[in-house]
Amino acid sequence: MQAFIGLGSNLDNPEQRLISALSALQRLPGVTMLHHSRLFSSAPIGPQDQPDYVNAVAQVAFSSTPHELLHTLQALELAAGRQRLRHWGERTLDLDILLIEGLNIDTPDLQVPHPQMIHRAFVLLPLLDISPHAHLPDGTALSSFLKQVEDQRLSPLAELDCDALIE
Ligand code: PH2
Ligand code: MG
Ligand code: MG
Repeated sequence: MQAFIGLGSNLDNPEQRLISALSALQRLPGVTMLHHSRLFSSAPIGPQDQPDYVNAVAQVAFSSTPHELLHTLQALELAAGRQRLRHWGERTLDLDILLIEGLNIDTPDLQVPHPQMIHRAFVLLPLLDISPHAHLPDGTALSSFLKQVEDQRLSPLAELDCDALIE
């Protein structure tokens, strides 16, 4: 199966955290990195008294179940010394499952599509960067939500060649 995964960090060298997380994803047994976006700098959604985030989206193929993928991502967050100080607040590494092919999943620990994704420029733009025709399971094009997020500040970290840095 294929999944889109959102990556975010705004603590302890976020650019390096995302590059390390992309490397770690790529090295996971049973996970193949298909594409990843550039890194983007984005204004915080939620509390405003926190640093800007670095965000990216990866498209992977995986051989486990969706919940096993979730648990694997949670282990990577913990290994990165994840701190989660408050709701929608600063964190060292956040790995969110955004979409899994055409699946709808609604369980207490995993909702797919990610319920907030259509409201967030830092998810939509990097995802559309690598998959311009991506859509929700009901067929709605993700590009149709761009208009709603155009006021959210987001810019690519163009100076960074992350392919050269990912091992
Ligand atoms: N993550 C949050 C809260 N707010 N804002 C941006 N720009 N990027 C994020 O990844 C983010 C956020 C909590 O998961
Ligand atoms: Mg998140
Ligand atoms: Mg999360």
